[in-house]
Amino acid sequence: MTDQSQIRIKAFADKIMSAEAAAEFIPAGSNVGMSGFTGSGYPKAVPGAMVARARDARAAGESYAVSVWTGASTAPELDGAMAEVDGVHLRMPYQSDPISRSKINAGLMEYTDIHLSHVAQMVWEGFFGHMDVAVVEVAGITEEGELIPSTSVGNNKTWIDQADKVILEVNSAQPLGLEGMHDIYYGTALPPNRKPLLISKVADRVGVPYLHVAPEKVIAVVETNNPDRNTPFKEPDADSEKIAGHVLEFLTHEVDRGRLPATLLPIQSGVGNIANAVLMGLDKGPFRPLTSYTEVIQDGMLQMLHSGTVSMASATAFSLSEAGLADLIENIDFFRERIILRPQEISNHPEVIRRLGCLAMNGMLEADMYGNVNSTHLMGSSMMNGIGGSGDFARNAYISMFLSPSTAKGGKISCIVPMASHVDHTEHDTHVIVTEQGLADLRGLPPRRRAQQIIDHCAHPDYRPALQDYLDRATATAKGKHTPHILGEALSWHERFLKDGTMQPV
Ligand code: 0RQ
Repeated sequence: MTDQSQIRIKAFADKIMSAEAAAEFIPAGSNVGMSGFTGSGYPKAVPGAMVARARDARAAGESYAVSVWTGASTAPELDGAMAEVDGVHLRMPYQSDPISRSKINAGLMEYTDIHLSHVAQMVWEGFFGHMDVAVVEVAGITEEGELIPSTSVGNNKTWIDQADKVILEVNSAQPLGLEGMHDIYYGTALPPNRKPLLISKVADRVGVPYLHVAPEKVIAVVETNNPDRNTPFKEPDADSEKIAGHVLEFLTHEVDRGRLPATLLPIQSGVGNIANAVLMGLDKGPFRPLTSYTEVIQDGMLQMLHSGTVSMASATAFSLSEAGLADLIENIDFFRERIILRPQEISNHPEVIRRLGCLAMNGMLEADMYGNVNSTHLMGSSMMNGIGGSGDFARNAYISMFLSPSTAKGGKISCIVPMASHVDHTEHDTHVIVTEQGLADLRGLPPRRRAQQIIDHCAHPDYRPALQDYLDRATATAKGKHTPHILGEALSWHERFLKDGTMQPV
């Protein structure tokens, strides 16, 4: 059970109870704010007890469902398990769980997909109704009753402020050495009372290391000892390495042209295989010391801090493999000097991203030949994960890059299409597109020249002739039009995939 030093305040001792007893405080229909971001810092015990309640309710011919608001994605034992028992009425703002995804796409769960920097503001404004309960995992509680945040901050500050009642999970698997790494900013407000956010360097701190909670709001403290979901680290595949190579060549070119300093500008990278490959490439590259103003810290970033390639990194959460977590714990004093975890409305804040001039690198599902990017919807209608922080960064970055293999599903899908089946990032927010085939720098180009760059440099050779043919015919038939399309044909590639299982003409 929890080490004595995790809960240092005596006043909370009589609030310690089981997860089952705590879950009794959450009636069906509640709006519940939970901690958790990319598999770290999510509550490990109370959601399980809620799942059991949902199962019991179902057996009795009743239902038990709540709305679940988080920072971002959590883990199978929260998102997956609750979705499985139909325990989630509305989910926001991001998920990446297969069961949750299938319930959303079957119309059995409502989902609101929101820019991660907007969530706190929308909750203050009341668009989701009132938050009844917050269930927040912390690393510990100080003598003064201050909360030591965990491996993720996400929306925890807002949840604790907004909820009527707070349930704390104190997880002794969370390293206590995290104390002092966080920077919780309490100055956010709605207009017209907003003030400039005084972050002009990645290392700037503007807040305090703790989350505040009014003691009378705390209705339960649950002790746990479970590690975060560990995402296994995958060695980059050949396509990811090619994509990373194109990005490095591009950055070198930008430095040579004098458009970027030799230490680049703060990097933001999404999660996954390609992002890790880019980080590994940068680690071997000539640029240092780099900084990173990003959303999530993966294994690759810890490695770059060790090697000195990165001197300082700011994010809202970790997303580590088992080995990465062990490294963090073992070297926590080293990392505390070099990592800052902030609330997600600050890690993803447009004002800061624009001021620092972040270099944004995010994944995509597809881009159309004019540069509109779809990050969220499969074949126009089915939700994949959500926009996450990609829009916060892409819209405000100094250079906004979208990275993807040129095809998916063994070549049956082209990720470069005549018209995107859904648009999350418009052509105006897409500066550079990179696939394993090459890189298209779209800055300054009008639509038809953008299309030619994307077809020539990013499309897979199997699809290049058909894209060129479409562009040529659209240009011929839409003479004088700015962004030529043949509307009746623009989405025919997607229709063909849905009908024949491939975008290739059969
Ligand atoms: O499915 O594994 O079943 O084959 O989509 O594709 O290539 O492995 O790419 O894991 O990097 O995910 C956009 C989803 C890319 C992600 C997206 C299929 C493909 C595969 C995954 P299979 P890959 P990734 C910071 C920034 C939004 C949030 C974001 C994402 C699966 O990057 O969620 O950027 N982004 N956050 O086969 C149909 C296509 C497809 C396709 C790929 N065109 N049509 N299926 N796939 N292209 C992090 C946070 O905000 C938390």
